[in-house]
Amino acid sequence: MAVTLPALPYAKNALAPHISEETLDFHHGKHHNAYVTNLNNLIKDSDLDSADLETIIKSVAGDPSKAGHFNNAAQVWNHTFYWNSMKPNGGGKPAGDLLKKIEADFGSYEEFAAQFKTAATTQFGSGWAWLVLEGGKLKVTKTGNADLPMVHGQKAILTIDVWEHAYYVDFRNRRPDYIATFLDHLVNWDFAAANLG
Ligand code: MN3
Repeated sequence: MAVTLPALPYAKNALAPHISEETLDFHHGKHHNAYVTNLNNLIKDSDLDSADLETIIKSVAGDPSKAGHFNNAAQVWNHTFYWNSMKPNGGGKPAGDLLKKIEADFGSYEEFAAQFKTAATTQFGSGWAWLVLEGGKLKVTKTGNADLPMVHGQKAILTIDVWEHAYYVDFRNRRPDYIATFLDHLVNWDFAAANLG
């Protein structure tokens, strides 16, 4: 098996009460795991069997005959990136060089937060909102379904999963409350700063 399910970077109950153990049990143990299983079935005995995840994603992106490969591979990558975008007792305003870069590129942290909330709220249906680096500048983007920054010439810095399975157990249909909770209590700014390099 070329691709494996990475362990969560914290205990399943570590994000409670914001994101419950039940949500992480299903989201990581069932949803994320299913993408890994599906991808391994698709690449079995092919030339992608021993390729790393980013190579798989980039090699099948834009090929309609490989949509299943792309969707499952990208979702494996997206979820691992999302787990790391959160930590217990996270959230709030970042500090240091990352805060300076956010202030330089957005004007203020509050403006970044407003743009991130809008992108995550207005992504119609399933998808993701992102903080990305493009051409040396930070910007907020959103993508549908499994789509992701690396195939659009952007470097991912931070993400939030806005598929309903990410928040329905804990927030029901209140996606804006989930997004606000993510920003106020969960964001792992250390991870974002490391991605900024
Ligand atoms: Mn998900």
